[in-house]
Amino acid sequence: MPASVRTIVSASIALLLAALLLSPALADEEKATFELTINITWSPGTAPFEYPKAGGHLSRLVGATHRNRYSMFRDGHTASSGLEALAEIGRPDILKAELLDAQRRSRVGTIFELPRLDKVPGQMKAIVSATKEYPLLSFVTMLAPSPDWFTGLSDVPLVLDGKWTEAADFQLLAWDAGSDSGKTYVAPNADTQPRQSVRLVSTRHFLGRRGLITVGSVKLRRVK
Ligand SMILES: [Ca+2]
Repeated sequence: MPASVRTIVSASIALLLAALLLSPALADEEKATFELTINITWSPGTAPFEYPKAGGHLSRLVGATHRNRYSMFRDGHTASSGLEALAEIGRPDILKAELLDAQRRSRVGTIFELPRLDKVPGQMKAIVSATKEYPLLSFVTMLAPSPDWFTGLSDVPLVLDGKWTEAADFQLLAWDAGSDSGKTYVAPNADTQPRQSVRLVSTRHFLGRRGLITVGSVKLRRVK
């Protein structure tokens, strides 16, 4: 073999050895753990219009880390069957099945779930492990009772410019899944066919004099 090729081969072997020696550190950098603190402020004080007399609660929360080829919800897009069931009746199993299917197709990384929040205002907390292969985070939970209103975040970047996000804060708004035509919190079921697009709830329930009423906030913190 010519000397130049030999040089390249031995240089490649040296690089490979270096990579192998460095791999534990690199592997660590590929993983991170985040704490998600979800503070729900939705209450008669913040959103008085027709606020449900029996009080509000949030359904089980379903979330995931994912690539951009998966979307939990997006403004102007149609809700999946899983999002529809979660937003209308707080049922998480169809959305979880969709996530497991997307996980099999390498679009979703970690799937997580939290118990329902029986009383609002209140707090929900999740610990989520992530890898750089799945750099986005989304979650949803139903605002209950309601026709098909939910809150959550979609496509939160866990990685920016190749580096893990250390801390970020977000506001939570009320979204309409576009799958039920009920106009009040306790309206009877009125299936919307075909489904309309996902959009912010802009009725008086969540639109005040100073604009859209937030239902809470989220603190994302990298803990590992
Ligand atoms: Ca429906």
